[in-house]
Amino acid sequence: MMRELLAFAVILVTALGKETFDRHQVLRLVPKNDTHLSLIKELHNTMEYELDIWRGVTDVGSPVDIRVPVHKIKLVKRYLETKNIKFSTMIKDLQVLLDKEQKVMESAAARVPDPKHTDNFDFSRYHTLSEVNHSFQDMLVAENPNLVSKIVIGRSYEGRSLNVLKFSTGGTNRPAIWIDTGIHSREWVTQASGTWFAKKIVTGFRGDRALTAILNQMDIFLEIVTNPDGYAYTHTTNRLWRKTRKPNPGSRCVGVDPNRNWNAGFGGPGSSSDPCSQTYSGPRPESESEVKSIVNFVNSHNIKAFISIHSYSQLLMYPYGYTRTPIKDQTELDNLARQAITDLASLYGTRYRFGSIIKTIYQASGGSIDWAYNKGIKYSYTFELRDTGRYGFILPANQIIPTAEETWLALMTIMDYTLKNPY
Ligand code: 0X9
Ligand code: ZN
Repeated sequence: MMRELLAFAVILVTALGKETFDRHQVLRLVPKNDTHLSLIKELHNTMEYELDIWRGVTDVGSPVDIRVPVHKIKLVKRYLETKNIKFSTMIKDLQVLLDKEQKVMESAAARVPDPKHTDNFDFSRYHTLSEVNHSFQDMLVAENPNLVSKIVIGRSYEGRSLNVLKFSTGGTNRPAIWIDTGIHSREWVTQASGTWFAKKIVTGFRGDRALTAILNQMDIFLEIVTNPDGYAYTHTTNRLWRKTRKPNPGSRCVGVDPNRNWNAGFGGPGSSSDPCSQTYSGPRPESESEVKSIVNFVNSHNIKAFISIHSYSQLLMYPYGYTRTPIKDQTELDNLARQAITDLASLYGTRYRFGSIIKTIYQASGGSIDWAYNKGIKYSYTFELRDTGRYGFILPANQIIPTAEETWLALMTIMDYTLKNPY
């Protein structure tokens, strides 16, 4: 029966194009004790509930957000009630939010249909992959040939180019900053912020003293769409797609979590060996070309800071995610994180928490910044941008620019520190 239902769902999606989320709800659960914690973990692992974890289990008192398909809501709520786990409904009907998002995107596109210059690119809305690639990246390169170039570091599983923007004023193999956004494709505010950062770098160069000082000695590498197959899929088929798009032999489920695929505690707790899981690590470290291409690139460059940008939850974290063992630079990275979130908050008062991944969010094995740190890149950080869960991954487009602006302040703090504290 399950098989038939699935086949039907697949046919429906192929026929209609896009997966819909009518009356799907996002629930926020608040575990009050250790029993609740293990019950919620059990709930996560019960495939039958078809849950999509939006914000995983941290600890007693920290909220857990789950998307529940409409036909499982009764079942899940009953489970929570019988186990005495308190919950609230964060999003009552997900499709309503998605329709609104789509409408805003289309109406804004109609206002500025096809900009001929990145000055006219609309940073206050979400863009498709081809808009990011052509209406933005390629134009930015063409407009600033002495500062920006595009490097194709590899191909995605579906054959799309993996584009990295290089901001450089010269030199060879200069110390450099790595920034990636959109490794999880549904975290749309991150690719949108990455686009804004790129424009900020070219407009700030020679005007902004701190940025100019950085660019006079270091290069900045920025991969805006780190998971292009996933990103294309979030536009065409499923807005909530997180993973890569490589089929898994022997499974009907597609994709690997590209933030569990790195060679750092690979396959450990906080990752799954089930191809149907949202945190599937993949068959082996670096099995995904989207990951392997970055590994090759970073290994052949002089990267001094590695910053990976996700959403949501408003966190700034440093290694480790796979082990509780503190990193040897814990004090230094902790102080810098505190400074960075203080600067971030100075703009709009947005409050971030900070600390190691495992203590701040949850145990996660095979993550990128753990790999980067272990290979000797001291300033390795990961962000979780806005919000704290009101909209989660479906952050309204009118928050893109403020999110990018405040995040930029934190990035500048980390980049400036990297410049002034060489190692
Ligand atoms: O689970 C993740 O991969 C990240 N959270 S998200 O909701 N964006 O999926 C947090 C993991 C910590 N980040 C890194 N290890 N880079
Ligand atoms: Zn993510």
